[in-house]
Amino acid sequence: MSENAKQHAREACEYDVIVVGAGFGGLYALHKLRSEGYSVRVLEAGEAIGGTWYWNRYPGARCDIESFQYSYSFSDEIQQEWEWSELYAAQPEILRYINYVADKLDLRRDIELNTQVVAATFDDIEKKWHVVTRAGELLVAPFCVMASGCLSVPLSLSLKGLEAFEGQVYRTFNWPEGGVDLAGKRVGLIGTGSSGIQATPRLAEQADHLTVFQRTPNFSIPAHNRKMEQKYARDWKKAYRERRLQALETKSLILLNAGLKPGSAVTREERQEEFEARWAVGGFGFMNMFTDISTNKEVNDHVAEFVRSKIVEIVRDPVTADKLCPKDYPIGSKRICVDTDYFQTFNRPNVKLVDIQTDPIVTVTPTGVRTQSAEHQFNVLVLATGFDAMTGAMLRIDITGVGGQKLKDKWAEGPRTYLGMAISGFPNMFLITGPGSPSVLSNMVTAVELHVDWIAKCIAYLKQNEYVAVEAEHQAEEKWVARVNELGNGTLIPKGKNSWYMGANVPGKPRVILPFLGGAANYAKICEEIANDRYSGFRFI
Ligand code: FAD
Ligand code: N01
Repeated sequence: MSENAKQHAREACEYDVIVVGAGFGGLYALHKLRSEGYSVRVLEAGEAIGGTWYWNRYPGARCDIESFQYSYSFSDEIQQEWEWSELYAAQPEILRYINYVADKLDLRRDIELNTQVVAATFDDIEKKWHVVTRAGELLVAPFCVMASGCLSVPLSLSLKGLEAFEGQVYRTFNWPEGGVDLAGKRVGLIGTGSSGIQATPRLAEQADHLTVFQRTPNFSIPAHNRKMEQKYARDWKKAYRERRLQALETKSLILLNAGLKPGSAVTREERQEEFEARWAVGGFGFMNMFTDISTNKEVNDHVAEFVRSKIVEIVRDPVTADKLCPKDYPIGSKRICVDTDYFQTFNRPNVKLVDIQTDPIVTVTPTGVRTQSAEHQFNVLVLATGFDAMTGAMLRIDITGVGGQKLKDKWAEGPRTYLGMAISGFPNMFLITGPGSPSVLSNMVTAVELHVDWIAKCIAYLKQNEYVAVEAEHQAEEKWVARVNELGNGTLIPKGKNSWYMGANVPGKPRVILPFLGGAANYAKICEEIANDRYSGFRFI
């Protein structure tokens, strides 16, 4: 496209591609598609770029995949230039990294901040998407890339009495920029998922007193985070290319030294040795030590028993330790957590655990929280209550496809996609890490790159063959949804308690398996084969 044509497109609010969201996904989509000569406009609801890492600024927020892996792989220059200061970078550092990438690639000029997309309608005659923002601006483009995030819509918790609370209420999802001074404060934290588990030790250090309200105890593995060692960094940078390629061959797109044997093939003593060795290393490698942890109940029970034994070993008060032990769901069926001193924090004299399964919250009062058995006084309440995951951001936009079909109607019983990237009846709309893809079970930065690269190739194919639109075929989508369900049902995931993998954390949300459980490497191969097979399952117009 010539400079003149690009200028014209901008004035008329017409682009080749509209991208929704400026997190890892939207930013890479902008870079990739712009490099291929398309005019691209990114629309971002937030005041700044970064997505997850702009919003989630709570104390303790950091990635749980090593930073050398949880980062873009598409540019070796970026890989070599950026210096990570810790094994698992904290949120401010990840946000700095994202901003550095945006500056280096001159991305900002094509991003509109403070711009929430509220509607998108496909004009079947023009074959273009009409995208409307909250301010009423209309943008038109043949292609729409939805990089709106899997964990970008916080759950709105309806907690009785919350509006009457006279202290401050903060959400981990949009913790104030610049932080909160908790010195001398009595803090109550609701939620013990990854966010709550990361925040607990930091809140306990800063506050006068912390009470953690736990509904479901979680399995958590120590991160053993540390300052980056120079030799470790040098080794990574030297071997980056081959390590990235190796990671692409794994089921989670992460190099974790995954075990090749099933736990069922070794004795309990051998397993125990492996558990200890993996616990000492920490991180997600623990869940990848055997191939059958997510499918074999006996092996899964043994791993869970080991983690419980560690909790009991760490937490000095036996009653608190017992409450912290997850007992009634398989390990890994709720998203596993990775922590720094979470269980240790309950040994501090200023920290208390309240099990709201046995002592439910009755109401928030002006001065705290009343449970069935006690009054708890607080100055500050922190909500770490999770997200409307994988479908929330898409369904908050009024999306209308061919023949006036609404996405919210199509997805009323659960999301239906082809490859987690396309939706039948919604041509030229692509999802980044959508439901039906393995995204959230993998290194999401790499998952995002795989999707963007695939989408760019698909659009190039369409252009080369002088088509104007591409759409997932209904049959192909049906088969894909059936495959996602079948794979999921072969695992222990459906047994998870209130797991967002199943939509079960959101009242009223259909209970269906959201991610593809066949492994990310297999999935990437399927996507590649489909592309090589002239996009089988897609219809070009
Ligand atoms: P996001 O980063 O969520 O960005 C989506 C953007 O779209 C947001 O900025 C949002 O404001 C915007 N948006 C949404 N709807 C609209 C709309 N209608 N109009 C305009 N803009 C809109 N994954 C890992 O693999 N490893 C980790 O260690 C890890 N840590 C995490 C820690 C936290 C606290 C959370 C919440 C998630 C974590 N994740 C992790 C998952 C993380 O979401 C992804 O890794 C990744 O950052 C997602 O990038 P994204 O661009 O797809 O989505
Ligand atoms: O959310 P969650 P999250 N009353 O849904 C509780 C990624 N992430 O923000 O389990 C009382 O896991 C709820 O209880 P229960 C990662 O993918 C990664 O923590 O439903 N409690 C649960 O304890 C993660 O999985 C990192 O019984 C209520 C908690 O709130 C995903 O984001 C860090 C409640 C919500 O936990 C989401 O994590 C952070 C109610 N009404 C996030 N409603 C890393 O470490 C909910 N809860 C990289």
